[in-house]
Amino acid sequence: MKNVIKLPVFLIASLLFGLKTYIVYRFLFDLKLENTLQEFILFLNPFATSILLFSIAVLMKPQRQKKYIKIMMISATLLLYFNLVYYRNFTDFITFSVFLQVNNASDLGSSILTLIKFWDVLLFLDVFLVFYLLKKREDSIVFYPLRKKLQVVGFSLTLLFANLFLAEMERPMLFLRGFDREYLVKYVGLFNYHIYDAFMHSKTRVQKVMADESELVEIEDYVQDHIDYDEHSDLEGVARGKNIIYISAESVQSFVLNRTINGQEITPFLNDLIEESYYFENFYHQTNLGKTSDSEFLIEAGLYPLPNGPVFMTHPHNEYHAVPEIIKDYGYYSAVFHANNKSFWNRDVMYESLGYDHFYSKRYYNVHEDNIIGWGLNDKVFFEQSIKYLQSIPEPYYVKFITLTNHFPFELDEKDANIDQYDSNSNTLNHYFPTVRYTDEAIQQFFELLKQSGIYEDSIIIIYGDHYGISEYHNKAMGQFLGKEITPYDNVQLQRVPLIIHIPGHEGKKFDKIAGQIDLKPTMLHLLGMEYDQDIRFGTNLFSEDRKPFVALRNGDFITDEYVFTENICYDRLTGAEVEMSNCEPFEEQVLQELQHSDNLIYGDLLRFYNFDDQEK
Ligand code: GP9
Ligand code: MN
Repeated sequence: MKNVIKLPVFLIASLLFGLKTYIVYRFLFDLKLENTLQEFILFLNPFATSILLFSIAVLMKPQRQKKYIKIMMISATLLLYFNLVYYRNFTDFITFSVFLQVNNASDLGSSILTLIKFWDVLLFLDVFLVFYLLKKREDSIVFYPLRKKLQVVGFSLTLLFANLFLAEMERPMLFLRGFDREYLVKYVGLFNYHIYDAFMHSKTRVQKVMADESELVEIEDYVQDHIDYDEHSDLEGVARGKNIIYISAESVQSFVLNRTINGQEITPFLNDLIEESYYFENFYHQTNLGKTSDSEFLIEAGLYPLPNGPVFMTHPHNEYHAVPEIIKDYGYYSAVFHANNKSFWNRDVMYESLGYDHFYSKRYYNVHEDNIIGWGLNDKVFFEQSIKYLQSIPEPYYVKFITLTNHFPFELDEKDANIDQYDSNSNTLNHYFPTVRYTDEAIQQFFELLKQSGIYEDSIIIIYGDHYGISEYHNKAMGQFLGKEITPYDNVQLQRVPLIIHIPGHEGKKFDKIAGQIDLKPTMLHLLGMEYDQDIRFGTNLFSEDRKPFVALRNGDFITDEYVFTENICYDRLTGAEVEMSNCEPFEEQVLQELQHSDNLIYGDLLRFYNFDDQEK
């Protein structure tokens, strides 16, 4: 013990503060640890950060050193403690915008006293100890020669990089995608998370401040010239006053529909349902890094997701004029049902911007070991437990159910699997089919529940696939399954996901026209009879004859009535044969221009300048 006390104070402070942080992460926050590597990273990251934080002291003059260690000890402890108090109330971490009061959610109000525990005082013990040592010990500070200084700082930087490397290895694209604040804290620690969050926040702020109203004019002109079509159809207003129920079918791609494995249908329910629904067989997902959240954004905001990060994470405070917000004026109540952490994809914050009234997240569900499959609550129980909430909300409503079971890596116990796995060199593809079937069965059961509870007749149910489940990495196995070699053309065609619009009482109709997730906003408003003379949007109503002539994917690939463009090659859409580039060229520039306009709208938060009230009919 004596030897420990003899260590330089910056090192004692590093170790004590690192240990304290670890204890808070491990026992006071509820961070899910799924494997030993995650356990290890969680142990490493508090020390990596703490050692770097305090070892900087060795670069300073003696008096400065003392002051620096004291200030760091107090401020880092307070930061940790404020997060703990906040976490006890919100099960989330403080964000920079909460800190700046951008969001009212920061108001802990009168509950603050209930969040402070007597024994919290223990979290300050190390601060007192370090202060004591700095005061009492003659040799509490160090004077290292330059070489040793560099060694100390070099060592701490190495630790930090090792931490970042392991984090990125365990969760690829952690910094690009952000995922969830919990992930960031778990993998790189609270302090690095705050630096990351502050950086992202400042970047968006600067872009927003630089933007001005005039940028909107060019975009308005573009929309008027290229997107405003005559959008009338027989179905206009058919959904007026009815409940709208969206089902986001996790990772379900179109290629599974009407196909079999060992003679067994993969999606028997959806196959039957499309016979009695409006079904779009050439409907493409347009998502990017934000996966499910990007699909939600496309469908509700009617804009493209961003090229370099999930817009739910990067621009949650923008003005969007999304569907839930629009229909509020028409007396609709809106809610999302999804049994995952509310902060995943920053949904709790973003849903407010989209205008949602309520989010039934994981805490509304009874989730335990026996009803979890893969990522969380299994889809069947998810729907079962949701029905009571659905029955309790005011009608008419606009709701979205986000399924989860068919999520990579598609794990399913044998007892839950009702069709065979596939047999190929890709376990991912092999496992995919039974989980797709599981979601198909869950949706079937949900339809039964809707019928039993009398909701079905007054509702319109829209099922869509959020994004691909099987990436190009599995092309060899995919080729085996589809019985053909996968070309770049097929890669694009594999981005098709189901879109089923089920209106009870309507006969089924199959559409082969090209369609994208971005078209759902105008389509939904059309069905609801809430059209606009003018709106800033990049999709067109799927039921009108007169439509925008292309579907743009986020990477600049596009599909037209006749062609598919990818990897600088133009293909015939129906045959997949390569054709002259001159066929695709007329669209190329417009696609890029449209994506750019959408990005600029988001970066500059330009919709805050648009007066939507004047545009409504
Ligand atoms: C997580 C769920 C799945 O809440 O939406 O997310 P994904 O990885 O598909 O974007
Ligand atoms: Mn998804």
